[in-house]
Amino acid sequence: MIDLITSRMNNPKLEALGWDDWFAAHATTDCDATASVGRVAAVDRDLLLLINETGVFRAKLCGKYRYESVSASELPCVGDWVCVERSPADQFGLVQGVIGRKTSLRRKAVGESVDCQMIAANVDFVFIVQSCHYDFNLKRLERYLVMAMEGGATPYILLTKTDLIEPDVLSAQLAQIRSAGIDVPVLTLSSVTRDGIDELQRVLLPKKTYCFVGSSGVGKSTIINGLVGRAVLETKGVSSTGEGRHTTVRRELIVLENGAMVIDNPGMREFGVLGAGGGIEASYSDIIALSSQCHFRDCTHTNEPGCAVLKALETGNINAEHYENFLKLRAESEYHESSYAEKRKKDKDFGRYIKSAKKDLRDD
Ligand SMILES: Nc1nc2c(ncn2[C@@H]2O[C@H](COP(=O)(O)OP(=O)(O)O)[C@@H](O)[C@H]2O)c(=O)[nH]1
Ligand SMILES: [Mg+2]
Ligand SMILES: [Zn+2]
Repeated sequence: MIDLITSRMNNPKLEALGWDDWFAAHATTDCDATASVGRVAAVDRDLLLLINETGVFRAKLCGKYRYESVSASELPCVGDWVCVERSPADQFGLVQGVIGRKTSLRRKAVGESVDCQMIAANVDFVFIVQSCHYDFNLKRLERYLVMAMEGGATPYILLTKTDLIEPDVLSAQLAQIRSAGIDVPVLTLSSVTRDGIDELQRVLLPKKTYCFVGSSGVGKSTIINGLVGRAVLETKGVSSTGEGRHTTVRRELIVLENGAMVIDNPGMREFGVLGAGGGIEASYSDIIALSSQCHFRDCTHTNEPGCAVLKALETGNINAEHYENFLKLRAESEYHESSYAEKRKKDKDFGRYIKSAKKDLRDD
């Protein structure tokens, strides 16, 4: 028993998978002393693929998950560390629980419920992927940035398929990103010419986990296949527009040769931003910086006299669309962050507004 606990500390093979003192400390409270730990590499309904110092093995969820009602976000997801009971005779390990999450990428579940859907856990860096050919969209980029930062992961922007556009179009897109006040590092690449692939490779650090997010067809799986050096993920043939259709059916964590871990994702069509308090600040640093000059400390930047943000909007120092997005995201996140009781109270007047905001979030 003691051995299992000590084997969780200073275990180089686990550490190679991202395990550290933080998880070890959480495991002492989140796991039974008899349990081993493993990292979730893939989930297929109630079947999981786990990886730990013994290698890759399959596991099932213990009864608790089937008989107690647990919310979707409490279920193990790719990237999670879990406690697992496994005797040598068993074909499957039995997952007993999820160890505390250091970071969590989530999106609002499809439909009206406020519950959120986990995309991946314990991700260090998020690659927000857009194709500069047809897919480039600043609004959507901002939403992904908020999601990444709210989840506690560091974002990178990846513009793909540079072989399909002229260099001046790409420069204009880069300029648009910067003028929106986004100062996140941007990598541009083509999987066809392999331009920019070396730069991407240099970003990937051993023991760190990178999650690729973005619409389907932008080239995520192609990039990962390129990094692995062979086709581990299915990609889709190009349609006449140059964009493929999604074929990734599940999220999967892959350990690269240099020790970095990557997680692919199916395309995300509908997605909202949850509890984006911290995230909003990072994506809208220009607006936040200005608000210190507003006359009122609790200025909402909507109708107050002496509002520095409204003034910047008038003089054109802040882009109107960027400002509208800020208001929309703020409204959404405030709504999701409030308690259930507050929500019911707010529902009446907020309901209609959220509905229209949600609708806007979907049409792009
Ligand atoms: N021209 C061009 N096509 C690409 C590039 N990267 C991927 N593709 C094509 O785009 C389609 C979708 O790629 P895929 O990796 O499946 O996208 P995913 O849905 O984001 O995983 C496939 O047909 C790829 O061959 C690129 O850099 N340039
Ligand atoms: Mg794919
Ligand atoms: Zn103001």
